[in-house]
Amino acid sequence: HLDKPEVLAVSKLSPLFKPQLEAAYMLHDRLHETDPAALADAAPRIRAIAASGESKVPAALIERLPALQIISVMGVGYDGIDVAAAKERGVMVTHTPNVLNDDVADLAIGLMLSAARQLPAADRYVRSGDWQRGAMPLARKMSGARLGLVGIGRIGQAIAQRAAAFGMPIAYTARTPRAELSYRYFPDARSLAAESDFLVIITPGGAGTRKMIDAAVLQALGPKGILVNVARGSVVDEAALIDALENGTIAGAGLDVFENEPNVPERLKALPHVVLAPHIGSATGQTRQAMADLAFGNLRAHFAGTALLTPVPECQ
Ligand code: 8YV
Repeated sequence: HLDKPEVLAVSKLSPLFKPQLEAAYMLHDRLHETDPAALADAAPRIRAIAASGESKVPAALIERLPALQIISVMGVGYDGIDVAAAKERGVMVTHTPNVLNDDVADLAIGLMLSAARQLPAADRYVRSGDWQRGAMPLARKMSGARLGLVGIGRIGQAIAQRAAAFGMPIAYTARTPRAELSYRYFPDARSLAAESDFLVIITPGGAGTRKMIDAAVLQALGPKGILVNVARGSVVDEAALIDALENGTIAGAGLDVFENEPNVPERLKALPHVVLAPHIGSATGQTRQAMADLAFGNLRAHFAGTALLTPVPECQ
């Protein structure tokens, strides 16, 4: 027990990740939030942080851990981690890319189809007895409609491959065009939205994309347009989105992420044509197990002195 590496869990960890950590290490569960004195006592021995994709690890916390060597994130997104501060201290950061590409891409397609064909509303329509009083209003067709991807990384490309099977012309915006891709490139979200029927957000979170999808982009998407967000709530100006949905500036939305999870504004929940999901992009048993194993595998590699499996790009 005394020679086990000591690890600080900074969030409520997945039940697929935490037991692996407890078996192999001395795990301190969110001491930084519950017991500052205990953290101060353990700090000189804590060599690793275990986090989820939503965890916040600011420079101030990194500074309190003089022995910190690695931050392992069970998630592909690590926008809450101060990577610059970690790098300055020589602390490695790892995440869990690729193993969740299919799940997030599948959910994006599911939200597109649900928002276009109003599937949750259709279910309510049958259960409520409304069908006895007449047919549902006509929906919007998805096959053959124009897809605009904001972000074209591994998950964005997985969404594009799925959308191609629906006969959807595909375009994207990203910091720079990707010469190896055959999809049409737009330099920014607003010009892309003007040429899209579905605008799907699949960029990283963080300062670089904060409120990238604003009132002007939503105006460009237009009254037949549908917005889907499977990235981070921070990428969309949520107040502008609610206004646009209430005013008919856009036709609908499918949202898996929100600005202040798990709190969702009542105005958004009151909109029957909006499809809402509780950040379940990667939430299948198989994928979360793979993410937990990969996040644990990075810690195991670190303490064994072998190559890390999936360091974040900034640490490669
Ligand atoms: C989960 C995610 O929110 O991978 C991400 O960045 O957003 C999701 O996988 C979470 O990180 C799983 O722990």
